[in-house]
Amino acid sequence: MSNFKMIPTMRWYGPNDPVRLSDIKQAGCIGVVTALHHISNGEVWTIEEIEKRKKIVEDAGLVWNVVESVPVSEAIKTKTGDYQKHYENYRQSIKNLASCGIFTVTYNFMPVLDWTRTDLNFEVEDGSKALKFEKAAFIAFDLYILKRKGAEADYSEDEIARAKARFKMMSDDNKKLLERNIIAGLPGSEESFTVQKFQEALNPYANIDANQLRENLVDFLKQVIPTAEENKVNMVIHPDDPPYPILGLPRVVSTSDDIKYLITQVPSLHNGLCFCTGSFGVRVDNNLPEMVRAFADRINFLHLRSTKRNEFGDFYEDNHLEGDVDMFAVVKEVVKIMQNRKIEIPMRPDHGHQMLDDLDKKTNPGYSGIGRLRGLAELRGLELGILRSL
Ligand code: DNO
Repeated sequence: MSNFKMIPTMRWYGPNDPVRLSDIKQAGCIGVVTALHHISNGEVWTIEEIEKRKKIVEDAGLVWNVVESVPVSEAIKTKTGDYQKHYENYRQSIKNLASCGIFTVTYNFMPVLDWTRTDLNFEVEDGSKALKFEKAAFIAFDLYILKRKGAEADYSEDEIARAKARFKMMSDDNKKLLERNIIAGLPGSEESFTVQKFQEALNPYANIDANQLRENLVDFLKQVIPTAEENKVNMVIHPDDPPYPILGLPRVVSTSDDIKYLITQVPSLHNGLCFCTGSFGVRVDNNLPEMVRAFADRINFLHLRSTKRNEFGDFYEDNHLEGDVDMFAVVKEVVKIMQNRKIEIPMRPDHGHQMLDDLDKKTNPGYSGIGRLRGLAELRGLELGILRSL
């Protein structure tokens, strides 16, 4: 049997990333996932800038396999302001990337905030540190720090009571840290705010419900997928993280039905999926192996990680082979679809724990070297075991 394997990659934030390309190579990666974070949302990625980054990666003996992400501007998500111009710029960036030999582009369609956590230093039982999303803390931020108008209506009495009690326990420093964790932007996030700017950023969504946001996403796809197809680029949407509405903002890429809708509206195979087990896995109603089967022909990038949830909607990032995600079942399906499609899909171990020497270093939350190295090693071993036993 032929051996199509996942292409091992890691995310690299560019020359300022404390994790070096040589570290990534030594971890066993063939490629990296990176983005031109210095280019503002909505602007064109020029060939010159793409080539510059590509050269740095290739000089280290690696390949730039996947872009994560070419950000979709707020203007496009809300269809306001310069959105027509931004469509045009997005198409141009796709063409430029293709002409530089980069054919997989990740993006997301989460309003205002990309991925979000409340605690970046949650100590797990072995002393390593994980990222955590605690609902009561998040609601406390919404109600008592952001003081969003009408926020109470989005929560149950129980949730509000827990948030109140949680807020009471917080020192001023805790509150500041929580605010920073939520709105100052995690690494790779596309925006960063102050409380006031954040409130302003929510305003354009006053009249955008889930249906409207979904239509705006479909409009965006209709604008860019034909260009992607002409240039052989696979666009891959990253699911919402967490996969439910937050701060009264709709989220429309959280479930299997959400993805099915996007495919029905824009059937091109270039309208693809970044299958993130950690994001989808937070929801009990997402059956991950079944989703891999259902979207087999359009999964063109993998984020593999696991989360552990509780009954309150909190979750933390568990070790890659533990937690609520049945990684064996997911990787088994992935192995099968790769053999069927006769392709290798780039994979990155997502969000490792901060551990060992990294505990004393300044690291990007979720993106320290050693934790991801552990994750990658475990995932590759799992894959090899599955492949050999087929
Ligand atoms: C977090 C990442 C996200 C993701 C974007 C994709 O670790 O998975 O930043 O890259 O949402 O556009």
